[in-house]
Amino acid sequence: MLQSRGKLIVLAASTSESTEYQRSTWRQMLLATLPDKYARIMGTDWSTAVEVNPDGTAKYVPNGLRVIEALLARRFGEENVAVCYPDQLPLFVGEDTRVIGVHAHNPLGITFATDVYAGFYGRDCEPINAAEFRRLIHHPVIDQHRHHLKLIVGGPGAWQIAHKGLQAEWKIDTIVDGEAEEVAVDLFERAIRGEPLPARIECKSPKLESIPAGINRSTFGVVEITRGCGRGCQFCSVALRAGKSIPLEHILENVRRAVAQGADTITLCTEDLFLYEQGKRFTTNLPALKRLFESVAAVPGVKHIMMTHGTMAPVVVQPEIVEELHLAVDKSVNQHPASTHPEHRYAMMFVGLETGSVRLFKQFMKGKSYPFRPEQWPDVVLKGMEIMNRANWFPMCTFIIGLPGETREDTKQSLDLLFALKDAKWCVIPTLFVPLEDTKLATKDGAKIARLTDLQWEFFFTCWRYNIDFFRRQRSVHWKFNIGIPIYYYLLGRKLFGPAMKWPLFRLAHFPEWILRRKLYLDFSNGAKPVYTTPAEVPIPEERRRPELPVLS
Ligand code: B12
Ligand code: SF4
Repeated sequence: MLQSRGKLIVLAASTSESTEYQRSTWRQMLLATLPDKYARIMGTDWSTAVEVNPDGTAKYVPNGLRVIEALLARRFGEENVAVCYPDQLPLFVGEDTRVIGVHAHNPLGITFATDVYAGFYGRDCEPINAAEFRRLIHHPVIDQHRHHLKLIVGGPGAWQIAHKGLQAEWKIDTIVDGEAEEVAVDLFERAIRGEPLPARIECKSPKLESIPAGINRSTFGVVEITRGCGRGCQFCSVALRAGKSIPLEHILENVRRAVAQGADTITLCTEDLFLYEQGKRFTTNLPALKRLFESVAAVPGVKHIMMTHGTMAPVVVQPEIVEELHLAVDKSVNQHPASTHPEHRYAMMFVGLETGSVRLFKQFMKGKSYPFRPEQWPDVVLKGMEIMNRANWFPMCTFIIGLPGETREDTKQSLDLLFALKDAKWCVIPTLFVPLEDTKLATKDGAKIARLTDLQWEFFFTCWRYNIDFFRRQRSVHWKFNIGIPIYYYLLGRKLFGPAMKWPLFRLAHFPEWILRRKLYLDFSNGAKPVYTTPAEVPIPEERRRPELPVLS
């Protein structure tokens, strides 16, 4: 009966932002980049693979929406809040519904590394994420009940809708930017009363006590362990979030609940793993981290532990960290023949390397290398990679192409660093600079794929050449790919992006180096030496040495 009249509050997330297909965060990330138009041909229609509970609610949705659900259920009662995917909206939206809250991780696919790739297939291609979000926001049942309900959109990518001027067209009453713990309840109360709402709300970082434990499971068993990061990179939207560590008991409560609801994989979500219960000035608290991993692994039913982000500098300061956190490898979902672990498992963590140019590093992200100096960045990266790889940590690293004011010399320095990482065990994702709202670089121009220089293209495709060589499993696929690339270039690539992409693209197709070395900056032929080499050690500047490091208990 209640279902036919609908729920007072309905919360929804798109399928492509919720799927945990094959437990692969990597696959879900692809949905931000692969073109929707060719999803069927490319075999990526699994993007909509999500699981539904018997009552029609969603089994898992992004963690941010679960936080909102917990806050609203506490205030309005669990029976008045339903969380679902688009296809189930008709089960929950009805005469009694007063507000629909939608989560947006990457609703238009215009953040780092996203529309870039869809663009390769033609100008009219949008990423799967964008198409799926559109399917949610234009659901006919929302229109049908529009006259008696409010539509509120929040989440890390909500800004994209305002940025593209789509708020009015999509009839969204309010866009909520930032952490919503201390505004959500009041906003939804006003919506339920039918009061006019502000078009946009900017939230401040909440107090630690305002962050509720979840009630239901999030996608990939995401459980927050820290929030915020004080390193202050100017391009980063979470740089402004106040840093805090979530208490262990709160974390474990979320883990137990996720497992009770069917998750066997827990993702420890953080801006920087090494900030968890940090000491002064970013000092890693290894005992606390060990306790965290051991406690999570000890929860019955936890089979795998995954991580989100981390930085390189702490690993170089204390190389034993990655050895001591061996559970990150033992419990990892990921396997690769290059791992020396008995089951060939490797720990994967997202690490932002962003540039090899010391000049750009100093200008935009100097806190990232602390306690090392910005000038030591290439050494920190190389040493950190060596330490991680030895312990079977194969990071997924990002670089940003086209930071404001990037010169050819800057790109060459990034290429030099990339060359020195040629034999590393890693995945490297080139992204294009996007001026995210709420960041210090918000007013700068974003990098445009159609305007990349030959050197930037070389950086872009050298990254993918590394990834293909490291992750490719079947030789037959490899040869088809190599032949397909020149065909793509002459049929489409040349028209879309011009000749600057040609030789870099041919490196991706494994053209012989004796041809490429005359056309490209990096020389991959035997005997060519990189400018940078991994140093024996990276000294911490005297004035930045820490008095104490927490001792292992
Ligand atoms: C876990 C995670 C992932 C996981 C899982 C994602 C998922 N769909 O569940 C994986 C690795 C798969 C992933 C992928 C991607 N991610 Co991601 N991800 C994160 C991460 C690390 C944590 C998210 C989280 O749980 N945060 C904690 C919660 C509490 O915060 P929150 O989600 O922002 O929610 C709060 C508010 O936004 C708001 N809110 C959220 N929902 C709603 C709904 C309503 C109605 C309201 C009112 C408010 C509200 O209130 C919440 C509480 O404060 C964040 C970084 C971060 N620390 O936030 C990046 C982040 C969100 N991801 C980001 C990006 C770019 C992506 C990708 C596009 C990356 C790529 N290029 O491939 C893909 C997109 C994948 C997809 N299909 O959508 C960016 C977003 C940038 C932006 N501002 O546009 C972030 C901020 C990372 C970064 N620093 O760049 N991601
Ligand atoms: S270290 Fe990472 S999370 Fe912290 S401010 Fe820089 S980019 Fe953002």
